[in-house]
Amino acid sequence: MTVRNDWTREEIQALYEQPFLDLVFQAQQTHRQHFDANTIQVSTLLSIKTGKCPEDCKYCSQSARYDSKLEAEKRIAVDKVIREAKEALESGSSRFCMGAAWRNPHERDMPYVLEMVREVKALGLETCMTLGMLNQSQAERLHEAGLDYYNHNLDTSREYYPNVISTRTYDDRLNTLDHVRNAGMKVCSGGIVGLGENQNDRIGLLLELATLAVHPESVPINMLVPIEGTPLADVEKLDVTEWIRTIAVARIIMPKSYIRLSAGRESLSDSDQALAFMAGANSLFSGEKLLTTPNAGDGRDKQLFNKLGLTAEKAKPTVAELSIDAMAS
Ligand code: SAM
Ligand code: DTB
Ligand code: SF4
Repeated sequence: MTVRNDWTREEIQALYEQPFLDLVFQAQQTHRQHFDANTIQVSTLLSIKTGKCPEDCKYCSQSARYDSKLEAEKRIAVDKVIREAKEALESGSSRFCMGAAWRNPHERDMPYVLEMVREVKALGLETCMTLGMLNQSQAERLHEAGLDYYNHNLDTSREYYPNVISTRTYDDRLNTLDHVRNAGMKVCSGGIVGLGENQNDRIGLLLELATLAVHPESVPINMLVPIEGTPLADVEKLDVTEWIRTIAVARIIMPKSYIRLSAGRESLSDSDQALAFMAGANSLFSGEKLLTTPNAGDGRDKQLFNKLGLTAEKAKPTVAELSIDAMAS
C-alpha cells in the first residue's frame, strides 16, 4: 500500500466512525504490513528548562500565566543532561528527548543546546528536542549538530486551536515544521486529546497531520493530564476509546510513522495500553517523569512488556561503532 498525503475529511471520518473492533482490526492489519508488531520504540524525556514559559497553552503546567504550583528551573548544565542520557541508555531507551519551556530558543541558548545534542548523540542515542518555535537557521544548526528529530505538536484542529492557545498561531506551528523538514531533520508532531474538543476536531488534527507533504516520522498522541491551576484543570475526562480511535486512525492514514503513546499513560490500565498497541501504537516515553508530570515508570513498563511479550527497539549503533564492527569483520 502506498503512503497517501491526499486524505479527505470524509475518508478520515468514515474510518473514525467505524465500529470500534473493525477499526482496531484494520489498524492492526496496516501496522503488521510496515512494522514488527511486538517491538516498541522507547524514548526518555528530560526537561532542560522548566516553567515560567511566556506562552498561554491552557493545558500546560509550565505557562507563567497560571498558578500550577510548579517549581521552575533555569536551563540545566550540559553535564547533568549527559548523566541523565547515560541512565536512559542503560535503562533501554533508544532516543533521548530534551524539552524546554520556551516560546523559542534565544540565540544565547543555542551554543548550549547544540553542545547537548553533540554529547547525547555521541553516546549512541537518537536525539530529539522540543524547544518551541524555530527559525530556519536554528533548525539548520541543530541538524548539523546531530539532532535527529524535532518535536513540535499541532496539538488540535485548526478550528479548536484558538480555544487552547492565543500566543502563537496554527500557521506559526506549521512554519516551524517546514523549517525542521527543510533542514533535513525528522519531524515529531501530533497532538492532545481530551482538551474539551469534539470528534470533528480530533478528525481535523488527523487530517492536518496526514496531508502534510511528508508525514511526521513520529506522531505523539497525548491524552490531557489535567493540571490544577490551568484553565483546563476541570475539563470532562474523555472516554479512553476516543484516544484509541485517534491512535488507530493515525496508524491507518500514516502507515509508516511511529505512533507514540505520550502523556496520559500513567492513568491508564495495562489493558487500555494493550488495546492502544493493538490499534497500532508502537512508541512510548519511559521513565518516572514526563516533563513535569508523573509517567508510568520503568518498573511498571517492564512488567507490561513482559506480560505482553513486547521488546524495546534497540538504539542504532553510532558511526564509530559501525566502523569498529567493519574493522573486526
Ligand atoms: N515548549 C515547547 C512547545 O510547546 O513547543 C515544548 C514542550 S511542550 C510541553 C510539548 C507538548 O507537550 C505540547 O505541545 C503538548 O502537546 C504536550 N503537553 C504539554 N502539557 C500537557 C498536558 N498537561 N497533558 C498532555 N499533553 C501535554
Ligand atoms: C509530546 O507530544 N509529549 C511530551 C513530548 N512531546 C515533549 C510531553 C508531554 C508533557 C506532559 C505534561 C508534563 O509532563 O508537563
Ligand atoms: Fe510553554 Fe510549551 Fe507549555 Fe505551551 S506547551 S506553555 S509553549 S512549555
